[in-house]
Amino acid sequence: MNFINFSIRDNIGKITLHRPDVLNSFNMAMAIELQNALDECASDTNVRCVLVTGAGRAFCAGQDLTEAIAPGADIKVIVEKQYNPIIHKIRNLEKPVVCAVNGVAAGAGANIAFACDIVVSAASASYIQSFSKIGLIPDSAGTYFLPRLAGLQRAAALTMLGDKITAEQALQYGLIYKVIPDDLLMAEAEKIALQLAQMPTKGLGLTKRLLNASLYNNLEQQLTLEGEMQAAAAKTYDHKEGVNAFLEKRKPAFKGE
Ligand code: T3D
Repeated sequence: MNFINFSIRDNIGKITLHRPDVLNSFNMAMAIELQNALDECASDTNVRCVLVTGAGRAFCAGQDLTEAIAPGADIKVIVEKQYNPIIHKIRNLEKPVVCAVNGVAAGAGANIAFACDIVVSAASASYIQSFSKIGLIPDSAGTYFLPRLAGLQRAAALTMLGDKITAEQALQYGLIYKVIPDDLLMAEAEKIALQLAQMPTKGLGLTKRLLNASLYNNLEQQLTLEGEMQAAAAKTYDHKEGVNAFLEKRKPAFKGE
């Protein structure tokens, strides 16, 4: 891998976007490497949580604009080959994906962060829907998640005006989970990832499937699905272990099975 760092330790698949000179903006190669790392996290049972972050002073400045305007570049192909699969892979990965936003997140970089399950942000990080400033529309599921997370008014204002917002504003708008002092960001993100990696992975995966489905299901459909998923969760080793540990007044040792 040339443009991301990927490691697996303590059941955490850690992915660091690594093109710091261009604020970790996406060329095709980095997008494919990220997709491959997400695939490996999905298939490796040793991975029970994924942590995504960026190298250097930025999280990600979205599309590498020099590559986007290079001769022969086709924006439709870029969106379909680079960004759509990343969003699908994050949402369909039935393990928690934590995103530690270490600096500016712009364009597709911001929307990839918002597609993650739990977003923790450095206090100095900022978020920009930069698309409108270059005559583009918000991709990477920005038009899907922003209205659902922040409401239609804020989604419209953020995407149309392209204002840079602070981490505190993103928190207030419901776009992210927590704001953390810069020097504590990675320690706190790793602590959250470790906690999740020691929890009942199958149950968390089914929870994510339900949350995904809730974005389009009606109440009846969702209640039916909850019944099915609860039955599946009840069959897991970790459910039995959790109940036994409770009754035996001891700490559970979940296996992710
Ligand atoms: O094909 C398609 O386009 C479809 C896909 C679209 C998806 C998208 O993501 S569209 C949105 C693309 N992103 C942007 O428009 C953001 C562009 N970047 C910025 O607006 C600013 O860089 C930031 C607000 C993110 C940060 O500003 P600042 O002042 O902290 O940093 P800077 O000086 O602008 O950037 C530092 C370097 O990174 C600089 O290079 P240099 O001068 O040191 O050699 C700059 O050119 C480079 N850089 C930053 N963003 C990009 C980039 N290079 C290529 N592409 C970028 N997106």
